[in-house]
This record gives sequence, structure tokens and C-alpha cells, in this order.
Amino acid sequence: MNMPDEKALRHLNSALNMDALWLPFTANRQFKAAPRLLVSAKDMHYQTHDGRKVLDGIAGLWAVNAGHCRPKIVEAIQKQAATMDYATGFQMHHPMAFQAAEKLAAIAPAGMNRVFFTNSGSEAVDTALKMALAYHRVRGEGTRRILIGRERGYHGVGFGGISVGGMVGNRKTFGNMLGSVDHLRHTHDAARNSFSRGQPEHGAEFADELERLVQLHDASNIAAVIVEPVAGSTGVLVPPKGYLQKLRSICDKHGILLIFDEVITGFGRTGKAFAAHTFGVTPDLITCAKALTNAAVPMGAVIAKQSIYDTFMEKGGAETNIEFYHGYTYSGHPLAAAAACASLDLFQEEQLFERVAELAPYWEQCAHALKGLPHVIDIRNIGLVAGIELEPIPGKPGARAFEAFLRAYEKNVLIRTTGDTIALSPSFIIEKAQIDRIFDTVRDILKTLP
Ligand code: PXG
Ligand code: PLP
Repeated sequence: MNMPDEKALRHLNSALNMDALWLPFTANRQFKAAPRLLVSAKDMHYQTHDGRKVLDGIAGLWAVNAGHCRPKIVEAIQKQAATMDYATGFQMHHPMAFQAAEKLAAIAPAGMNRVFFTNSGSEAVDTALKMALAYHRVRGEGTRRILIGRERGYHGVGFGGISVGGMVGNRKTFGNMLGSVDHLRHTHDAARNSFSRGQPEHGAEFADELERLVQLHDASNIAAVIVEPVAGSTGVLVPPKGYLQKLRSICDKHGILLIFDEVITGFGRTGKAFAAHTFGVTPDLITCAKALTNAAVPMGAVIAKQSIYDTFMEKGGAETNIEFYHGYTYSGHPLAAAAACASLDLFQEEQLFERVAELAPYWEQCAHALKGLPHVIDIRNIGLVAGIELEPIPGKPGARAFEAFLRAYEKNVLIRTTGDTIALSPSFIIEKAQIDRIFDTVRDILKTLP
């Protein structure tokens, strides 16, 4: 499976020494024995090292929302690189970062209009967690130190994100490094909600667990709750109707900050700018990354309510004091800021979030048409995301879906799998015929999988 043709492989091996690179989240030995290399990209497609054109069914990695190598973004980065490569953001700054922050604030939920830049989703998560702790402290409630995440949550790979995260593979080795954390149960309820279209009916009451944790720890010790509005990496778990509203009201009741990790759901994925809009729930902090620059330059951000920023300023003491002792060498990097400005403009010019909302019913219909095929035990969807969950091969979790990934790649369609769920999340410029091709490919593969 997945062997590039022998001639291409021989050529690749003679031209490229793969020894030095340690690949992220990859089975390195397996990969190096049969590499999959992408060498160029345009709009909906990648070109592979062995000369194949592959339809990208996952927008890079939930990230290239406007499609690959869009000229406006490319040109903005080129221009900025030639004008000013770098300027520190510490006690100095540059205009493009302010413009990017303004454009980002303009599409965020009302009242969320203060932006702190990072370089990735993981850094955005660490920043938001630190912001929550520091916020309570400057308000004189420094006992609020506990951070609450959720089972099956993914919040990147920093120590903070892993600690509040609920991915067993991450937690096994590093998960207990941050002391004061607790977790809500996940929201997946296969027995009641399988094959739900959009938001499942059952499970709003899972949010009541927060009330239980408040009873256990006391509200005066809890700083924040962090959840993905839709859990992406652990298999496309759409929140049950009413669940996020309930979380919001319990947080309000107890003075706990609510953080939405919108690294995947941000920038139109669910049919509106943020999932906060789609579900009608406004958190206190939003973390985002990925499509902020259409993935062209690494960048993440925390979007805070103005009231949180104002509190830091009001309680900041002398005007010469640094109000939030945190930042990255590359916070608001000029190339990233230029890419963000161009991407946010492009999303708007091409009405790409609206396009997601328009395509979503067709997407949903195509996804759910896979019901009844061999191995399919659940299908979940929202906006332009679908999760197709397969029955695992006994004793080999993830193996069946990974085989589907390899076979799809052989058929020139890039899909993503997590555990035994196939997760699809294309760029928003996708055409209906391309949606058909993705699902037809998955259908053919499901019929032949072991
Ligand atoms: N939060 C969420 C909700 C994410 O999805 C991160 C934080 C971390 O972002 P960075 O930029 O540090 O990777 C993510 C990232 C997958 C997959 O296969 C998803 C992510 C990363 C790697 C794999 O679904 N999301
Ligand atoms: N390690 C050392 C020795 C550093 O000097 C710095 C930043 O100056 C960092 C780590 C953090 O790097 P960054 O700001 O890119 O996150």
C-alpha cells in the first residue's frame, strides 16, 4: 500500500537525505520507508513528488480555508518580506500588526476586540490560560488557579494545552505536568446521537458536570474552562443543542472565564466567522491560529473581551509597568501580519464564510449518504466538516482508518484520520463536483477495506 512507483522512489532517495529530520506526529520509520512528499500546491490541489495531482480534502490541516497559494496572500507576504523582514514587538511595533488585529477584531463576536498574537495554536492556548490566571490575580482573586478542560479535548502540545487537553496519547506521557487541572466529560453520546445531522439533540446536561466540579473545588479556586466548540482532532464532536449555552451560564454564575479554542472552528469552518457566532454563545477568550493567515505563515492569536484588557490596564499600576508579562519573539511577525491582513480581506471579498453556509447542506447530504456502508458506525457534520467513524479492527485501534487514508492518497485524494474517524474539512473554494469526488473516493475505499 502507498508505495510510490519504484523509479520515483529511487530518484527521491538519491536526491534527498531524510535522515536528519524528525517528523512531527508521524510514524517516522514507516514514513521514511515509503515517503509521501508534497512539492507544490494551487487552489484545491497538491502536486506530489512522484508527479501526481492530489485533491486536498482537508485544507492542508483544517487551515488553508481560502485554498492554496492564493495570489493576493502570496504577494502580500512577498512585499512585506522585501520591505521589513522583522521588527520586535517588545516596546516597539509595526503598523501591519495593528491592522491585522483590527481586521481580526472586526470579525470577532461583539465585545471581543483585543488581540494578542502568537505563532501557533499551542502558543495561543498557553497564552489564554496564562491570561486567565493573570486576570483573576490582578482583580484580587488570585486563588482562582484551577483550569478545567474536557475529555477528548485537543489544545495543542504545550504543557498547558496538554494538561487541560483530553487526548490520551498526549496525556499518557506529559499530561500531569500542570498541577491544578480538572476535566469535564466529553460530549460524545453514541447511544443517543449516532448519525446526527449538525448538532445532536441529546447531551446539554453534560454541561452540568461543571456545576459538580464547582461544588468539589469551590468557585473561588477555578480560573477558567477551556473547550473546543466542536472537538476537531479527536473526531469531529459537535456540541449537543444547548450544551454551550449551559456552560456559559454556569461560568457566569460562578465568575469563571470561558475560553473557546477555535483553532479549527475559526475563520468560517462552521459557516460563520467563529463557532461562537454559529452557536450563539460568546466566550471571554477565543484562541485561534491556522486559517488566520490561510496557513501561509505561522500565526495564532488570543482574542479577549475588551473588559478583560481594560482590567489589565486599570489595575496595571504605574504607566511604565508591563501589564501582562508574556510575549514571543515573533508575536505579530511582519510576514504573518501581512498574510493575516490579506487572508482576512480575501475571506471577505470572496464571501467565503457565506459560501460554507451555502455548501453545508450539500456537504451534509453527501456525508450522510455513506451511512450503511461497511464499517461505518457514525457520521457527524457541521459547516464544512465531516467525521466518518469506522468500527475499529479488534486489537488494532486506528489501523482501519489509516488504511483508508493510504488508499485515498493512492487515489489522489488527501483525507485525514484520527483514531478510526475519517475527518474531512476542505477549503471553502471547493466545487460540488470536488465534494462528490471526495465522498465517492471514500465510498469506494470503504467497500474494499479489510
Ligand atoms: N487547539 C486546537 C483546537 C487545535 O485543533 C491546536 C490547538 C494547536 O495548534 P498548533 O498550531 O500548535 O498545532 C490545534 C491544532 C488533526 C490535527 O489531525 C489538528 C491540529 C494539530 C495537529 C493535528 O486533527 N490542530
Ligand atoms: N529560549 C531562549 C534562550 C530565548 O532567548 C528565547 C527568546 O528570546 C526563547 C527561548 C523563546 O523564544 P520565542 O520568543 O521565539 O518563543
